[in-house]
Amino acid sequence: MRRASVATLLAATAAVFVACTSPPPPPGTSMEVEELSAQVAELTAVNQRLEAENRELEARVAELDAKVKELEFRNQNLADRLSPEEREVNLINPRFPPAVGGEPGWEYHQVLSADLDNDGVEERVSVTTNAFWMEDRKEFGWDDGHPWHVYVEEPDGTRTYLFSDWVQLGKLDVILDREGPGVFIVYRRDGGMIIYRATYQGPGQFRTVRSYQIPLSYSATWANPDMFR
Ligand SMILES: [Ca+2]
Repeated sequence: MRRASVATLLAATAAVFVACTSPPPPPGTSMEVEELSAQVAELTAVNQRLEAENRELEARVAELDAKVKELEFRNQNLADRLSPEEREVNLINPRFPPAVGGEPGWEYHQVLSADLDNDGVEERVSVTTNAFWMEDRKEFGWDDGHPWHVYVEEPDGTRTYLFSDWVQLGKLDVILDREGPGVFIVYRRDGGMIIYRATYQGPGQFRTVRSYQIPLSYSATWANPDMFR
């Protein structure tokens, strides 16, 4: 029993000695390698996710760039249509001799008064066409087209015509340009609108430009393309 105890003690001592004299584990043991590999895998996964997100963002940016370009093009197109370079036009067609609003056959007659030439005296601006009264004389009857006239009349009756032409499937109005002075001649129909601006400096002296053209529908068929000149 005593021998066995000594042998056991020796064995234990030898084991402690072996343990104390064993070299430390070298760096890069399999455990550390596994841990580093796991970190690398995790970082790789993160990197791949970020790259995917980056590609998604780049695609989104490209999509927005395309949208911006499209909107810029549409804006420019709209601006070109709304604000064309003011172009002087002649709206007097000699085939349609002057007519006077209120005279027989020219009962459709609308008038506005304003001092267009800043001489302190108001002129009258008339719009007239030969639409015909219905039997009850409460409203006008219309054909597909009519000759229309717009003129400025001085107090002494001197008339200066700004517009004399055929208008097919449309209507003319005159609006005072209070910033002008001048008048807007508005030609409109279902498919769109053209606005001319006329300035008046006295009898026989005026200038008309095309200010705006607003085609509201590309499918509209303009019956009289000569109007758009
Ligand atoms: Ca005047």
